[in-house]
Amino acid sequence: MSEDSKKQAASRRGFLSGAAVLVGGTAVAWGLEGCAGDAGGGGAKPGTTPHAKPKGHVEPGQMDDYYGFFSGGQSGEIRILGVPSMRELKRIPVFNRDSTTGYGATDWTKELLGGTMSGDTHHVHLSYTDGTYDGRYVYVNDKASARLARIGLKTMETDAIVSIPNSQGTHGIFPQRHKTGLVVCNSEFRIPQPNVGADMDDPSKYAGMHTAVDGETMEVVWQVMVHGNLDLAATDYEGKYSFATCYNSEGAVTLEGMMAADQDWVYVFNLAAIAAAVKAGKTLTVGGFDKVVDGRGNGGDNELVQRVPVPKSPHGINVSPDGKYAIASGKLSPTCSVIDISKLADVFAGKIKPRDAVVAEPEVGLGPLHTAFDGRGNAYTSIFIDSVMTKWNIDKAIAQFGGEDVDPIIEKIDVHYQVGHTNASMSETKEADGKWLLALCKFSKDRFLPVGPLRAENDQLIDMSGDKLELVHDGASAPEPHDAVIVLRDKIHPEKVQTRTDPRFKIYEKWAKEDGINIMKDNKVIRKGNKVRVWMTSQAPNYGMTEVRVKAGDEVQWLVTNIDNVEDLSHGLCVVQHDVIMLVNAQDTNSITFKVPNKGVFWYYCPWFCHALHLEMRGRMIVE
Ligand code: RUQ
Ligand code: CUA
Repeated sequence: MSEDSKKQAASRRGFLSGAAVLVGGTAVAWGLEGCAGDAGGGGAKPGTTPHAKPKGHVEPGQMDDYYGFFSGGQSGEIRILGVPSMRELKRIPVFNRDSTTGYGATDWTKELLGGTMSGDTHHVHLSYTDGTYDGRYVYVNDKASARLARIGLKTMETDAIVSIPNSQGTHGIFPQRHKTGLVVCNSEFRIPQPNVGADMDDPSKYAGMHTAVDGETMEVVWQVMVHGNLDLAATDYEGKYSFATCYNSEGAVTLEGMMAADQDWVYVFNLAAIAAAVKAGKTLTVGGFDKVVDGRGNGGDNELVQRVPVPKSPHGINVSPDGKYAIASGKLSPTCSVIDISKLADVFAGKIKPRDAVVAEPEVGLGPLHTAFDGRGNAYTSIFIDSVMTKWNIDKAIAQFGGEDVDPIIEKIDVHYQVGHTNASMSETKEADGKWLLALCKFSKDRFLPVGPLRAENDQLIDMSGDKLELVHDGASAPEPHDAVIVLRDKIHPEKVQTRTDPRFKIYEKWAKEDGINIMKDNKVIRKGNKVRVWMTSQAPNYGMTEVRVKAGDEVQWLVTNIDNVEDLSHGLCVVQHDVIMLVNAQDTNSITFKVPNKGVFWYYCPWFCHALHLEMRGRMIVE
């Protein structure tokens, strides 16, 4: 090794251990190269832990303590990373066409996507029971086409997508936390209601929607129409309220207009009152949906909705793990607004003013966006313009607001660069454990090798367990995760092979019945006119058929069932020259439909490395 690369290697290690020092030009990474006492002769330096394991490092063969569920932004997907290693484990296609799995091209997923092949995922949240994750579902928004998707955590596959009526720019979403109940969804863009060509040039008539989707049935339950555009969403821990930040209370359609007012809102939705109004039939039909309640009465503050005034264009809204406070991050104001949830009943009862529910407004830095928690009474706010994470104490902020001379700010740590979202281990549950903090940075600039005009984002991992915040990992990620949740691994219980209980198996069974087929056994070509169904099994390294004969002009529906009952043994089907590739996991069935316009011999092969004879796992489609 050259002197230079030695130094580089040492500083990389030092970066991980957070304890590298240069002694007389020789790099010594304390804790990695033996005892500090005999390395360089200097003894342990103050602030270093000679024998401590490098923080955030997960040894080969060791597993992470947490799952990180990250949105994939414009990729339309969800990604699963191990935390703290930040190793990417899986990408789940949700709103996108995915060549790896055939998602968006296979029969079931084509129907799920309904012809819209792109999306923009921002916010991922898991289903809850009793204030913590219950390991059942993941929900994610599509800002591009106003949809909500659900992923089943047993298979980590998308199992439902619902289009949200009367909405554009579905942004913040949040499931209820006391049980798997409603998932609330905010429309960020105000539009004419209904949006069918009237009122287009009169933005004062535009309105937004706060929508509730049933987390079990994935059906839209109700919508509340409001004046404002709704940004981020949150729910309380008791099932009483949901929250939405609202910038552009001005109702403007230009940037200058949206920033004009010094004050905007946190909307508080009274869920019982809304349900009662729907039940009593106090509803409107808008755009064909008949369970819309009007939350615009009395200027916007009424029995369904109350608006808490907060400074200029708030962004994130996060509820503390003790369920006491909803904290809105100021964005254009250098503050966070702390709302005492216990005061909201009095706000709805008209006993106090909405603004009286604000119990603290600490100054956290320029451009606060989102807030995470450690379960020890501290909050961590991502600060975009200052490019720092600010750690502050909630109780001290309340005391300061009450006139006491205390400083709630505990520490600021630089992040690289321009942090958007933040989250911490179990932070969105009552079990927040204060171990790992994420800073999802929007720019990586000089942190990674340059790769052309578009660079990776930088998902930074911070050890938040000690007295001092410590940056332990730079995680390059393809653009662009917006948000992530970090979930203790024993909350999640994925299946090892497909158990064939997901809704899509009903359609395969229906087709098999039509054709008199035993899916797990039969290899047959069934013809009805020019529609041909190919039923085929796979078992490493063989397909059930090595020759399939069809006719030019046929429409072929090909179903492959992987009868291997071995974990991690996936097969698939690629029919060359026909834009057909799909994945078939162990014990799974998958199907894809395509046209065969031309005569000739076309090989099909297994695209997944499954056996020493994997390359031989193929056959000929003969088009006559
Ligand atoms: S937003 S950087 Cu789409 Cu979650 Cu805040
Ligand atoms: Cu089956 Cu490769």
